[in-house]
Amino acid sequence: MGKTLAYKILENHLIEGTLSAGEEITIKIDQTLTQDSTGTMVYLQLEAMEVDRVKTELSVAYIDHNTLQTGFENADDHEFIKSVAKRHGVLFSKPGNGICHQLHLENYGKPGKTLLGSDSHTPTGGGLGMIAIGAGGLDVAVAMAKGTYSLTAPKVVKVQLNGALRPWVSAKDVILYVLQQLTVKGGVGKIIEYTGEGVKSLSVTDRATITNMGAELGATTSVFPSDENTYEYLKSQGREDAYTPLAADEDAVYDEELIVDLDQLTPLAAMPHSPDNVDAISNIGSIKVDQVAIGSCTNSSYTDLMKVAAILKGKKVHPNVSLVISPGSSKIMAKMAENGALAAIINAGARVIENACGPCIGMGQSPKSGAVSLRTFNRNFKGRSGTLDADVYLVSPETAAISAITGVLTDGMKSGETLPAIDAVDFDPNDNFVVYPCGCDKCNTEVAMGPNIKPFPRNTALPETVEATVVLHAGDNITTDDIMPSDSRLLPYRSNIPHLSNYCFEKIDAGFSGRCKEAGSCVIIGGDNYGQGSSREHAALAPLYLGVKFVAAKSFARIHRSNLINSGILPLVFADPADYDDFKLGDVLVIENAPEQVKAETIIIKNKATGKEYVTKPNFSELEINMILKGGKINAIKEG
Ligand code: MIC
Ligand code: SF4
Repeated sequence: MGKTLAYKILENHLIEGTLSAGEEITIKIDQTLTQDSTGTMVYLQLEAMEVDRVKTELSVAYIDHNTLQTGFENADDHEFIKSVAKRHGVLFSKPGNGICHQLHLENYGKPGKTLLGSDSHTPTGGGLGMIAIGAGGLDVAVAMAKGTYSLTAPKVVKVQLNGALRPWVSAKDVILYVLQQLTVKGGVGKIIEYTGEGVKSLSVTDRATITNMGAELGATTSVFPSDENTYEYLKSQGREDAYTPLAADEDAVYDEELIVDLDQLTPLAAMPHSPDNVDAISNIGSIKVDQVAIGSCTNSSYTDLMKVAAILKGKKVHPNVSLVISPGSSKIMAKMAENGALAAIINAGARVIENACGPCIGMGQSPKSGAVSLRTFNRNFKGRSGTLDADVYLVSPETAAISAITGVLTDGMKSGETLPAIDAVDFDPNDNFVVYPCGCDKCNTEVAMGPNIKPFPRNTALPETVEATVVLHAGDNITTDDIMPSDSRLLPYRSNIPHLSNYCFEKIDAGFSGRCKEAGSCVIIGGDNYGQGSSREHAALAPLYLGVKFVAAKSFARIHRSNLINSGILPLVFADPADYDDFKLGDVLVIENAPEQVKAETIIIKNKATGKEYVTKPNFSELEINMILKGGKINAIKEG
């Protein structure tokens, strides 16, 4: 029986377990990446594990999220990460170098390798034929300490790409189409593997746009074959030595299949407030646009921005539109400065900002009240832009650029304009933004600990009886942005959980943290796909700090479920989803004989007042049971 590419790479890295969908496996991790907003926690945890040097082939600490430096907090975090990186053998990418995923693709990604990153968009590396997985910070800290990662072996979905894209339709439209078909929970427990003749028509950065937004499907990761285009990309970065050809077997067997006829696609947009709320621009209509933001780890490659420059050249940004552009990396920005493209963009009336995440995570450039903002980013969750009543549409760079000129959402195919082809270029190697670690085995570089960096909360062993009050009854598709909002006001506090916890669930229920403090021991009731989106473990650590003992939901998103378990909080799935409706704020729920129950196939929750019992299915693996019993992953590692 032929093998999928995903399983070939996993098999090459298998350390423990049977490689079969649904089984728990442990794999070798070759590379890790962290970014600063999750990174401070990762390195605090690494320090707590008392490890001298990382066990991976390569680990990189990027600074790209918190770069505003409105106070000392961000700069202190950067200094802390730099000092710890130096001590433990981790490369440090200074702020200004660019966005972690774009930089990793350019400088370090290698076909066939595994990459674990403390950012949900780590699967961007799948564009280079890597198995690149996003995870919570603690999982990445452990991967650095031990060189391994445990996960449930996913199913593999084949996405067959036929034909080639037409002008004005690009990789973003491909992944928006896949999201429309599969939805934001359609990829949970799955790897999305792209095959077919259409693959050849997509460059590595196109493929990376698609694998990047596979995170929005909830998928474990997404992967493309490694072929001539991969070679050309690596060569353009001066890294052709990293090339290995890779593909699935001709007769590979997949669990599911989706066919995408590239030549049938038209420009699409994800409408407010979910990446799967997709429709054709021609159906949505020419809505008036206030802001256009181009960049983010999804669409800030050289080719993307050169297309934007070509569309803007000699034109004027519409008087009602604020156009803001954040390139993906310093190399891209430098190349565009050299070849005049940057001048074309600026002359058209665009605002060019730092090579960083910036507006994508609400770190500046929040749109005006009630604005329509077109963004080439990957998430349009309500309020993520920093403006609660803004309507954010996710579009391709081509659509964004032409709409910035017309002032309305525009289907480029119908504009009558022609798009020039973008010539491939070679980039000069440049590591001037990289600080290399100390070469010695036991480095004595002092850890730089600013006053805003507070210890992370730790849980205690699971008690015999868990008794807790319902403090929130949440709906479907709750995002980690809902649980622990992040914007220019809160991002500086990513290393200060006590402060952050005051803002937990702030956007959907301002009374949440107060209620938790009153109740002391708390439960959250959730709907389907609870915890989708970002990998931030702060969405588990802040609830832990506030006394949340368990979350009972219809279903969970992958990374957040792991983050809860890593924190010793029980994620429980209702056996009968209709039970969800039975709870109200203030109900006191009890789990008796908790340590015994977590080892069983079902866990019974009892309503203390009515005595009514509810069956939940934890689906815990052996390793997860141990973590829950000990009160989280760090305790489990320390106690064995
Ligand atoms: C995001 O895009 O939501 C983030 C910000 O990059 C997060 C990480 C974080 O919350 O720090 C992610 O995608 O994991
Ligand atoms: Fe940064 Fe946005 Fe990408 Fe997250 S999605 S890594 S915030 S650019």
